[in-house]
Amino acid sequence: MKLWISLLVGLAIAVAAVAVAAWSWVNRPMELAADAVEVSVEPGTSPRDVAQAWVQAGVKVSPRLLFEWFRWSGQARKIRAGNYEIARGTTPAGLLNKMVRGDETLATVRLIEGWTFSQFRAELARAEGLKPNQDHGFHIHDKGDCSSGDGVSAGGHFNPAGKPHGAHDSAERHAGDLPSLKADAAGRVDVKFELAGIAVGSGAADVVGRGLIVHAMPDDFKTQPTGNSGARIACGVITRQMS
Ligand SMILES: [Cu+2]
Ligand SMILES: [Zn+2]
Repeated sequence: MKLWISLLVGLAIAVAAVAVAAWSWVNRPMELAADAVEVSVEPGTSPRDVAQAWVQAGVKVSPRLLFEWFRWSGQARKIRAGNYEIARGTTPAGLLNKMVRGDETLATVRLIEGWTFSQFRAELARAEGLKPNQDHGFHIHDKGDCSSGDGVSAGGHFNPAGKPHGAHDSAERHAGDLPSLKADAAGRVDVKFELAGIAVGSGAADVVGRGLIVHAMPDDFKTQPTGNSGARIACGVITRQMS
């Protein structure tokens, strides 16, 4: 009898120890080989291969452990195809959450600034997954917060001058009103443009740290204050990269 009890207690302690170890592992930042690691999950990829892909891309964890976490979480089958990017500090829990939410990296935007900090040149490259041959509303939004998963947490259009919504080349416009993105037949976009009314790195018109949103529908440049461009299908945060 005594032996049974101590055996059971021993077993319970062992189970608890494993649970605690697993919990702390999924919530501990993973070591990355670079500042950002990117993986493209193709439709139909098995959770095991997804785990393998992250490790190959530079996430320094055991692919087996990562896969077991996907499986154990019960969400392995909810992982969505797409391009994902993680930065240092991402935990296994955060990584899985990103792929289940479909929080994709749709765009890379580079801001190249002049000495005056007054000109803006955005380069949107490699944006896939847009509706082919369609215009998509594109704006800088007030908050650099994509946490809600549907882009709503990024707030309204960036509007430091208190103007109405309008086309990017008109005088009456939000500073954050950008030209619509015209997707090609493959749903890709590659666009460059210049924009007045914003600044990089200082002042009220500073766009660093603000949100960048791609919408499902075209912007009519008339409806106030949104342009009526529908759901927010991609959300990013503008960051400044010194080179
Ligand atoms: Cu918008
Ligand atoms: Zn606007």
